[in-house]
Parts: sequence; C-alpha cells; structure tokens
Amino acid sequence: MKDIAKRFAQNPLLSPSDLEASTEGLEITCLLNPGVFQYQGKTWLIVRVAERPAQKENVISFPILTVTGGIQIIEIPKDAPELKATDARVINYKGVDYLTTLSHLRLVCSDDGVHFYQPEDYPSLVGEGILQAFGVEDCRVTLLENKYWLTFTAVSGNGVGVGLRTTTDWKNFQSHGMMLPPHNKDCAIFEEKINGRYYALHRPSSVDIGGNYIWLAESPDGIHWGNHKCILKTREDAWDSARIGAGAAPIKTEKGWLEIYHGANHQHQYCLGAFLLDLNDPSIVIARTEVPIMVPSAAYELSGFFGNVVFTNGHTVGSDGDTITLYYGASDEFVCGAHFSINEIFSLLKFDHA
Ligand code: MAN
Repeated sequence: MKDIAKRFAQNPLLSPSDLEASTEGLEITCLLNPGVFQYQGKTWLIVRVAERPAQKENVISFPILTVTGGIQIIEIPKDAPELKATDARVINYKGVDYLTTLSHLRLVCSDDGVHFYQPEDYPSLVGEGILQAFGVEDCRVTLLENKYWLTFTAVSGNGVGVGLRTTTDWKNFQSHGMMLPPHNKDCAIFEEKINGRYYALHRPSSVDIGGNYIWLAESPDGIHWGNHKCILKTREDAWDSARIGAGAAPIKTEKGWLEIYHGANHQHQYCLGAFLLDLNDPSIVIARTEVPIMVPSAAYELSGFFGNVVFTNGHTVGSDGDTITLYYGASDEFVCGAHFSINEIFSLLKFDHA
C-alpha cells in the first residue's frame, strides 16, 4: 500500500501525560483527533481529551455527565453477566450502550506547529445537556464569514449526532444545539459558500439498507440543513470497506474541492484517503484515491488505546499552496503530525473511480 505521509520526527506531539486531567478523580486515557485552526498568528488544536477514573482490577468504571453538568461515575463488575465489553471504546450493560471514557475538547496552541501548550484563560468545551451526556468528540473547525464554526460528535444514551457551536474569540461560544440527529458524525462545513449556499459533509449510518457513507448537506444560513445527498460509499474488500467519514473542511484547489477522509475495514484498521469534488457542484465526486494515502505503520499508530488507527479532522495548508500539515489521532491515544503534498495526492487520484 502506498503511504505518502511524511510523519513528524517529533511524533507523538501530545500524549495523555502531557496535559492535566479536567477533574479530580479522573485521569486522561487518550488525547486524539484534533480540529485545527489559525488564530492570532498561532496554530491551534482543539484536542479531544478522553478521561475516566483509574481502573480497578475487577471493575470497569467511567464517567458520564449529569443534567446539571456534574460528573457521575458508573461502576460495573467485569464479571457481570449482563456486560458485553469486547471493544475498548464502547460497552453494553443490561442492553444499554456506554462509552468507556468521557471526552471534552481542549484548546492548545503553538508558534511552530510542533510544540503545543495550553494557553491560560481559554475554556475547554464540555458536553452540555442531555444530548451530550457521554461527551463531545472529534471537532472540525471551519472559518467562514469571520466566525469559527465547530462541528463535533455529540454522544449520549439517545445516540450519536452532530453538535454545532460558533465563536469569534474562543472565549465566548454560541450553541446551536444538534445540527444533525443520530446516527451521524464526521461533519465538516465548507469554508466558503457555493452559489450562495452553505455546504457540509457528514456521515449518517444506516443500520439495515445502506451503510456508513459520506453525504453532502446544504443550508441557507449554516444552521438549518437539508437537501442531503449520498456522495461517497464504502468499497467491498478494500481498505475503506466498513466505514468512511470526512476529515476537516475540504481544501479549495484549481481542480476541485480536495477532501482527505478516513476509511475503516472490517478489522477496524483506519487509513486515510482522498477525493475531489466539483468546485461548482460539490455533490459531484470527480476523483478518488484507490489506495490509501496513509496507513497505520509507526509504533504509536499500531498500538495504543485502540490500535491500528490513523484518523484526521484537521490540517493547515502552507503558503506554497501545496504543503498540507495534517494533525491526526494515532491509536486513539496520541496526537501526531504529518506533511502531505497536494500534488502528490493528486497523482494518486483516479478519475474513473468506483
Ligand atoms: C465509536 C468510536 C469511539 C467514539 C464513539 C462515539 O465507538 O469512534 O471512539 O467515542 O464511536 O462517537
């Protein structure tokens, strides 16, 4: 398989021990899947911080948020007959699904794009209300009309949907509630309007007929979304056979909107690929990579909280118009960086794609 990522020598850039837990009694289990943006001359990451209590030998314990914003710890004996715990990320107890960690979104910034620190006086974004009781995850950041638009996964016992908040100063946030209801995630708003309309990529999951495909939605105001179209599907027996989902907002190029996406196979290996959308009508997929452009291969990508994973939802594009600095979650545990060349990605795009 072709892997054209130039990984940072400094990887992992951030590990769980690099930040302080948000709450006494919790520890950081994973740092992953950062959204990326430029603000006040710096590169910022909005990192997903997944926490839980230190694990005792015979018990699984994890936090959930209460309606008043407090934290409740749920403890389940590992030998409970009603417990199904085969996936490190999600368990089922007495017929109800829970996440094994609770995620919030933390801001860190950097002058060089490699060394990140947590600035003072910037709040974390935490789950709010009953639709975010299991946390907020995997935030995409879009700068559009002088406003930052944050689309993130909002998880609760009601399902997994897409939450939307906006900000101009990263200190005050306006919540727009749930933008796309369950089951939906991997939502990225385009950084420009097209023919007067807002556009977003998203990933609903259809349980019976259909699958985990990438869709396009449009909106007159960025708040109300409709006219959904399914634009990209999984491919049988390929690296992206089980699930696909958009990364960050697509990059506008002369040839079209270039999107880097993740694909997982049935063994839960997560790789990255790319596709190209028509500039004027983004529901038209012009080209797609057949092979992945990045495959888990470094030690920190192969083993961790959930190994064999590279997952991205944020990048910056250099002033040369070719260099992408991509930030990604490795093994659902570390934040890493890699460079890509847009021209090199173009050379792997197939215009007669499936
Ligand atoms: C999947 C994984 C988890 C995530 C949940 C909810 O199980 O992506 O990491 O917490 O979905 O989004």
